[in-house]
Parts: sequence; C-alpha cells; structure tokens
Amino acid sequence: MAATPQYDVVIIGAGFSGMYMLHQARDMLGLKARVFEAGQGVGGTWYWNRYPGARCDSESYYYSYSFSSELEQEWKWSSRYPGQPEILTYLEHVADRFNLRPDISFETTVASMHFDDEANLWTVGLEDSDESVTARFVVSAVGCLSVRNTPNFPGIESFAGDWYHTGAWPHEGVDFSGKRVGLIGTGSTGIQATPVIAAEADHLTVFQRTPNFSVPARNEPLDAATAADIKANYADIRARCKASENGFPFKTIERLSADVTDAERDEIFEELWKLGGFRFIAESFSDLMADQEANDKAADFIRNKIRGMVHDREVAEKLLPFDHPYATKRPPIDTDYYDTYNRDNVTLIDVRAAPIEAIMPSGVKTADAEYELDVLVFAIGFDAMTGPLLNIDIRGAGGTRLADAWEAGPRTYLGLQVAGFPNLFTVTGPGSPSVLTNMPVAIEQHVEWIADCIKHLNASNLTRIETTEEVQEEWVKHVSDIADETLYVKANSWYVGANVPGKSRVFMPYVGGMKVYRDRCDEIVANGYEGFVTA
Ligand code: N01
Repeated sequence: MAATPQYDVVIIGAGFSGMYMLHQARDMLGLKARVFEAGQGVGGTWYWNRYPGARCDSESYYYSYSFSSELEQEWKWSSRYPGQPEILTYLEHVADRFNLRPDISFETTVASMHFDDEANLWTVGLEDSDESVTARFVVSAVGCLSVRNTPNFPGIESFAGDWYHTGAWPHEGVDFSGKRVGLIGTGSTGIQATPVIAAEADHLTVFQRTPNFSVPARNEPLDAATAADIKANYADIRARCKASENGFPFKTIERLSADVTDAERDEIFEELWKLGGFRFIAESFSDLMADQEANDKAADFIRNKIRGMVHDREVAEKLLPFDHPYATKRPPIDTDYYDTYNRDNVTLIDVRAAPIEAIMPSGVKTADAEYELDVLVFAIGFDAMTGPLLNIDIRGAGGTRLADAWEAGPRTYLGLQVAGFPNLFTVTGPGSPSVLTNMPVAIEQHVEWIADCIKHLNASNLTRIETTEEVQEEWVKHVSDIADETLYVKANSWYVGANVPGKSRVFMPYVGGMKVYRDRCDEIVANGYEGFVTA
C-alpha cells in the first residue's frame, strides 16, 4: 500500500453535511478532498425523499446554511416551510455557487473502508469496482435517515400493482389519479404524504400501527416584507440558533407547566397551536420532556384537538395516541392531516388491532379483512443513525469491524469518533444531538469542528487522531444517563432503534442540548483535544 495517500480527505455523501465538509476541506483548508455520493446528484435526504407532500418541518430561513452571508442574502425562499423540490434546488445552487461538483463522484457507493495501522491511511473501496482510493482522513456524511427499512411483508413480491418506499421516490413522480392507494406508516412522512395522496387518488387507505401527535404547520408564502426583515436580522437569527438548546431561533422558555393554571396553560397551547410548527413544544413549557404530568397536559390538549377536527367519532378515537408521551417519538407537523380523514375517499385501518398478515396480488390482508389496492406506499421509516455506517464494511485498527464494535449498540465519543477507528469522523453520529435539533445547525457545528481538528493536526505535523475506549465509555454512559432522566426512553421510537427488529436498544441521540454540547466540544479543543490521542 502506498504510504502517500491519494487524498487528504475522503467524504462519504453529498447532502447538507458532505457538501459543507468539501467546502471546508478544499476551500478553507486547501486539502485534496473527494466526495463519493451514491445518488446522481447532490442533496442527500432531499435527493431521495421526493414523496408527495415532502416538506421541511423547520422554517426555511433557519433550515439552511449559515456559513455564507452572501448565500443567505441572495437566496429567496418561497414559503415558510420549503417543499422538497425547493430545498433540492437550494442545495444544487450551493453545489454550483461553491463549485463543488468537480470534486464529487456521483453514482459511486462506498462499500468498504479499511484502516492501515502502519501508514495511518484509510483504503476506501467502491461498490461494483475494483478501484479503491487511499486517504488520510475519512469523514462520514452519510446522514442519519438514509438506509430505508425494507418492506419485508410476506407476499410483497406477489403484489400486482406498483409499490414505493417514500425514501426512494421515482424522480418522474407517481400518478395516483383513479387509483386505490394503500399507505403504510403514520410517522412524519406518512403524515405529510396522506393529505396530498388523498387529494389525487380515487381512494386512500391508511394503515396505522401507532397513532402520532401532530401539530399544524401553518405553511404560508413568505411575503416580501417578512423575507426582507429576516435578511436584515440574519446575524441575530443565526446567533440565537447557535445559542439555543435545539438549534432553533425560538424564545427560551423557563416556565414549568405547573407554574400556570389550567386555563392559562390552555391559552398558551392555543396560541402556539395557531402559530404552528415546533414552537408548540419549544415555546410552551420547559419540562414537557422531563415531567410526565406536564407532558400529559400537552398530550391531552392535542388529543382534544384531534377529537375536534375529525368528524367521525370512531375514526377520531383510532387517531388518538396513548402509547407514548408526546414528542418522545419525533413530533410530526402537518398540513390538513386530520381533516383528510373527513374525506369520503379516505379510510383509516388500525393494524395494531388487526395486524397486516400479508401482501396479496390484489392488496393487503390483515388479521380480519382484505383490502384491494392498485398502489402501495411504504412510509415505514429508516434504520436510523447506525444503518448508514454499518452498511459499509468498516474495519479500523487491527482489522476490528465496526459491526463488531457496535454489536451491543453504537458507541462513540461525542458522536464524532469511534474508539479503534483512527482518523474517521462521523458527522451527526450517534451520541451527538443531531436528530433532536435543527439539522443544519448541528451539521455546521460538526463540520467546523472536524475541519479545525484536521487543521490542528496538520499544523502540528500529526498524522493520527483517535479516542480511547475509556473516554468513549464515559461519553456513552453520560448520553444514556441523561436520556434516562427524560421521557424519551418511554417510547418505542427509532431514537432507541425499536423500529428495526433485532437492533440493540440504545438511546442514540444526545439529549443534553446543542448549546451544552457545543460548549463541551469547544472545551475539549481548548484542553488540547481532551479525550483524544494524537500521534
Ligand atoms: O418514519 P418513522 P418516517 N407495519 O419511523 C410504521 C424525518 N422526517 O419516514 O410507530 C405497520 O417515523 C411505524 O409504526 P410504529 C423525521 O426525523 C423529517 O415517517 O413503529 N406499520 C410508523 O408509523 C422522522 O422522524 C421530515 O408502530 C409500520 C411509520 O411506519 C424520520 O424522518 C419529514 C411497519 C414509520 O415512521 C422518519 O420518519 C419527514 C409495519 N411493519 C420525515 N413498520 C422533515 O421535515 C413501520 N411502520 C425534515
């Protein structure tokens, strides 16, 4: 093996993370960097998830890059929450504006990464190719929700119609007109897709295993005055995002649910319900995720709203979530989700009561009925956070496989590095706040931390950085201990891997908040990369 690597940095993935990492590595640090991307274009999540109704649940003006004030000043968002095509166009614009494409290999999937302990190099193998490349550092920018759960229902191969997973939607779209459509899954994706498919299809049957708590988005066009105001105040907005607990520029709320009377509480919830979006959770009470009683009040409020919106009592009752505290599964926000069940062409089926037994040529068979369908849409989610990394044959120092190191669940230091895997960085890895935050804020913090780290190593003539098992154990324990103090652990969510049969149950995100996490990462640097060993 050549001791001189072909690249300083190999980056896996050209979504929000990978594109910014390339810009940092190549343009800020002057390194030789290469991105490998499985898709035909940039965009990551926003490249693959083209399902009807796909839209960002965070508002456009802060769900965007902050690193270039020119970019934020020149780009025009059309609405409060941008739809998938607009976000993809934005990311394509970023790729062109910063001339990223020449250093991205598209339709190229990384199959393996093996570390050479002597030379301190990674050899990166590509799928369907004898070619491999070497690099000093590898940055995984593979995303947290990029490996789709396979719809392995018995009989799926016999289905006579077409079926689609929302996370691999055809670029040319799907024509639902005149079709009987079945949609399985009522997470954020299913809740976004339901109203849009219902409006187009002849009939939509929604198969729901677990009802969810959804709050209205209240999407609207971004008028010129609001857009101008945002642009004039961008520095302040970005600073608030950085200083906040979850990367949003929302008000910091100190009050507890018990600090107010029932009437005052309802008034607060009502105001936030009218405002729409994640402010309902962020700007109501500070103890919603820690105190069961406080959470129950929010859950009761939403359940009452559902009862008020859905005309048929039986259908409304089926839509009421009782099995998990509010927002312990990622809380969806919606446009007309509950109203959609008032349409004549929509049927809700409770597959908790009568589970899906098989897919037949003509549709879906549950324990108590058969449903004739022309098209099936699977909104059944992802093998979150660990799936994208474990899909690659990663072998670290001494040939240790990541799959073995993570047999009992993911173990990282800060979600940035794994002990035994030197010179490998994971953007928004398990153990970091990522999926509990406004993603671009978490991504920029990680990418900038990694770039600074590589810069430091280069300036110090160091060729290797890794964390230790002891330090990693402490972090893993800390992540788990603070999660145990919250209500999050009460839900069978993808945060704990519960949605993938056989996956180890570990609470993967760091719940301590983005601000605390950012400060900790900065302190670690100030203390000479505390917890890392360099050589
Ligand atoms: O996936 P999910 P998603 N039989 O795992 C059901 C992000 N996102 O694609 O709860 C029947 O949340 C499953 O039921 P249950 C966001 O972070 C962001 O909706 O396991 N049902 C559930 O209802 C989100 O959290 C945006 O009982 C089955 C659903 O499928 C993440 O993506 C927009 C089943 C899966 O829900 C994933 O959301 C959309 C089975 N065998 C999504 N298997 C933005 O705004 C699964 N289900 C950026």
